[in-house]
Amino acid sequence: LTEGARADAEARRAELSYEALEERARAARQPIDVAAALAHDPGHTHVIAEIKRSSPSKGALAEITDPAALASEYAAGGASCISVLTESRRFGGSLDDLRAVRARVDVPLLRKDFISDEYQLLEARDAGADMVLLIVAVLQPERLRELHAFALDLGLSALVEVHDPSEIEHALAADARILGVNTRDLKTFEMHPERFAQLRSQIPAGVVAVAESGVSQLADVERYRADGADAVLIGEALVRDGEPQKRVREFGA
Ligand code: IGP
Repeated sequence: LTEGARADAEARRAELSYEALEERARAARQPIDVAAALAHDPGHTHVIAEIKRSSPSKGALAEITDPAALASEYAAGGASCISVLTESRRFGGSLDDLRAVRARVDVPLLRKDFISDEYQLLEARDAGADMVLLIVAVLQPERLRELHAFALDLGLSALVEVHDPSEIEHALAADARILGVNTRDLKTFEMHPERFAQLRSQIPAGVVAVAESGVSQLADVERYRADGADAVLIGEALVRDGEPQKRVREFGA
């Protein structure tokens, strides 16, 4: 997945040079500080609502012809952040989806992709993202540090995704301020919701703790919440729901 995403970015780079993109990106609107937007709120679970057409584990999830319309529903339901998959090969997303969503809503946006190169960070800011995903499992520790620092230099926030204790150490060494525990195993796609609680104590106070994946009903949100999640990232359950606005409101209450 990382290789595919990198190849796609290389193809775009042949159209628009790094230098030209950097100039455009730095002139783009100033991103929102997402760590502040997701900070622990005793009366509320922050919902990061995802726009996700398909996934490697489940194939097609929903036909989303108008991602901006879905994003407006999420925003009206009180989503604290909207995640837009921009990976095209397995998730059916694109940077155009991100741009379309940006044009419609003011809530913070996450560029959800397999990022391994500075060019992709420039693309994120240029397309209107406030935050990018950095997956510890697919980056060398030094690369993670460099990309994290460059994201912050661009004014972007970073959701740093981890699966186990050693990945949390790498994330914190890179100065991560927003940590996402993905409870879906990257290789087997199996769900392990108990992993959030197991890893939570390793996340220091002041670092935002996000529980990612596997929410299908309110009880799942309540469980992550009881386990110490400041925010939950939800994809499938929301794109499949006929009333996404209502569902986001319910999950965040
Ligand atoms: C959402 P779910 O089970 O609610 O659809 O999961 C989100 O956590 C998942 O899409 C995700 C993901 C990722 C996708 C988490 N980490 C990394 C692509 C890349």
